[in-house]
Amino acid sequence: MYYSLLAGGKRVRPVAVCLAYDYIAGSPPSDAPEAQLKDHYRDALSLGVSIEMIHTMSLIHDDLPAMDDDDYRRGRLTCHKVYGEDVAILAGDSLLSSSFEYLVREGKASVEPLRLLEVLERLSASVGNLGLAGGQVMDLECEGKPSAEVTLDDLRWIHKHKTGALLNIAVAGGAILGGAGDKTVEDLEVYADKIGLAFQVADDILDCTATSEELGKTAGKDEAVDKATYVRMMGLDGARAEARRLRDEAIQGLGENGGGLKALADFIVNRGN
Ligand code: GRG
Repeated sequence: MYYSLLAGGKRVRPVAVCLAYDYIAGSPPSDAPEAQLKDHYRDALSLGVSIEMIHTMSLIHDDLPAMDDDDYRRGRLTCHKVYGEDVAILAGDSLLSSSFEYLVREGKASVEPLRLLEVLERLSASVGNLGLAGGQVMDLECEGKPSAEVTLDDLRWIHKHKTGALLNIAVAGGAILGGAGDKTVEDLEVYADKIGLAFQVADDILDCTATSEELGKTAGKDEAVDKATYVRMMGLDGARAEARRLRDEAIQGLGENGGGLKALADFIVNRGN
C-alpha cells in the first residue's frame, strides 16, 4: 500500500479538492504559515487523501496482468512486479476500504454529519458500476474492436466514468465540504466532467508523444493493444483541439474567484506527464 501510494504521482485529485474548497470557502493568504494552511485544508485533505487512496488502488489493479498488464508506474516497478499479484490485489482492496475509513475518521470531528454523508455517498458511487469499475469494464470490452465499432459517445462514456468519476467527486466533494449549496455543486460538476474528459484526451496524446521516462510508465501502450483513444478517433491535431475545447468549456461558468480552478484546467491540458 505504501509502496504505491508514496511513489509520487501528480496528486491532481487532492489538489482539485483543495481548489474547489477554496472556490467556496475562500483561499488562505499566500504567506500563511504551515499550521494555518493545515488548519484551513483539514477537511479538504480528509477527502483528498481518501481519493488518492482510491486512485492508487485503481492504478494497482489496472496494472495487473488480467487488466492492462504493465510493469512500470510512477517511475518504478508496478506493485505486482515487486510483491506478486496476490499481494497487489489485496493492497488495492485494502486501500479502497482504508479510504472510506480515513474520510470518516478524519472528517467526523469537524464536518457537519449530513455533509460528510453526502460526500461519502458520492465517493462510494465513484468507484462502482457507474464509476471506475464500470468505465474499466467498457474500456476492456472496446479493446481490440475495429475503430468503426467504437463511437465517440462510447469513448466519452468510458472516460466520464473511468477517469472523470474521481475528478467529479474531488471537485463536488471539495465544494460540499467548503459549504456549497446544491446549485453551485451542480454547476461545478459541469466543470469537473469537462476537465475529466480533457484529462483523458491529454493522457491519450501523451501516450503517443511522450517517452516512458517522462511518463514513468510504458509509453505507446494504447496503439500496441489497439485501444480506443481520442487520438485514434480524431488524429493528434484533432485530439489537441478537443482538449482545448473541453478546457474552454470547463472554465466558462466559473465565477471571479475561479483562478485556481482555471489554473488546474490549464495544467490538465498542458501537462507533460
Ligand atoms: C477494483 C472497484 C475497483 C475498481 C478499479 C482498475 C479499475 C477498476 C479502473 C481503472 C481506472 C484507471 C486506471 C483509469 C485511468 C485514469 C488515469 C488517466 C490515470 C492516470 O492518472 P494520473 O496521471 O496519475 O493522475 P498519477 O500517477 O500522476 O497520480
